[in-house]
Amino acid sequence: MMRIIDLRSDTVTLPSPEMRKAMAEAELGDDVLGDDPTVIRLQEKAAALLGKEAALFTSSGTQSNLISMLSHCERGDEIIVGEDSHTLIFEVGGAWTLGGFGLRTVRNDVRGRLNLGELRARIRKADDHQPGTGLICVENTHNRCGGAALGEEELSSVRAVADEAGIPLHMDGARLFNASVALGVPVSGLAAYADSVTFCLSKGLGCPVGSVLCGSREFIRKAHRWRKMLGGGMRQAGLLAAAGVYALDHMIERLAEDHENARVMAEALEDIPGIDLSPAPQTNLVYFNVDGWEPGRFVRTLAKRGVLCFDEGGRIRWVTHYGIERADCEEAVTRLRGMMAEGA
Ligand code: TLP
Repeated sequence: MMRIIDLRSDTVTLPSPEMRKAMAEAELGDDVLGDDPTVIRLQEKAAALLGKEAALFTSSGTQSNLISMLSHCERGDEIIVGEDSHTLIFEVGGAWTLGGFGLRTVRNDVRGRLNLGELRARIRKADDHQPGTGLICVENTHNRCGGAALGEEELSSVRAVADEAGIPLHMDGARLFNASVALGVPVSGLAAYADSVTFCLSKGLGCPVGSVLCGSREFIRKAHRWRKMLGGGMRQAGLLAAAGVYALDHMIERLAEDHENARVMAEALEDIPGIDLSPAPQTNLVYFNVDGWEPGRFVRTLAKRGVLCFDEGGRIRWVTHYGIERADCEEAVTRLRGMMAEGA
């Protein structure tokens, strides 16, 4: 039978046998009552790793980002995000539906950086006729900007603008560990620039469910109330948190393999006439355009050859992750070549 190579997302990773064992053996309690020891362990571990005072286990990156906005801002505030940000495009408009916030956009360049001139210009002056600016958000790595990793220089320049205006900074670090590994900077070195940071356990770190939101004790106290209101209190959540604890111990360094696989795959793709990388990958996300193929048809036709991927707004995205080996990357490129040569 043809092996299915699933490059749709790093969210499709399945827990390893060792991770499952850690889950099965986890010590449990009731986290809504605050006594699940494994959730507490995960939160303490994450806070320590990121250099923050406290952390909160959440059900998803989407929930973490929304909780963060709710905790930092007043109803009616504006929140500044990049125009290509996940929060703006893929989080169902929770910011305005549930928070009553306006999202004000700033251009991103291809490396995921916010345009600083525009950022300054978008911050509201204190004025009784204008909404307040409650929060600035950055995304690291930046999904739609080819998995670009924002380093200390980029982050410190956004931080400086936030500080000038006295506005908090939130980092959607769904793939923060990818950024840390790619840049060779400890994750705390990147988290230091933001007041709050969320990272996903359910992507490259290979866990089945969950994200962790980190920040000051006071911020996490508010976040905890908002999580409860959003229906995000989970009882024996240690079962899931155990996977997170395991991942933070064992799944970070291997992200370098995903980056290397993405690089090798991108090089091979670049050799195929009609394929343009858009842009060159920096971490584990490979985006490209294909001449002469309507993206939807491309995705459907390739799926028949056992390679699964997404059309992300007209570009094709291939994602490397735990469970995808170098041989799978080579095989995916071979199948794509065959499809393009035969036109079906
Ligand atoms: N991204 C997913 C899907 O939404 C497309 C993916 O496959 O890339 N921030 C960023 C930067 C993300 O990429 C994602 C998920 C999230 C937040 C949301 O995380 P979840 O899916 O846990 O809500």
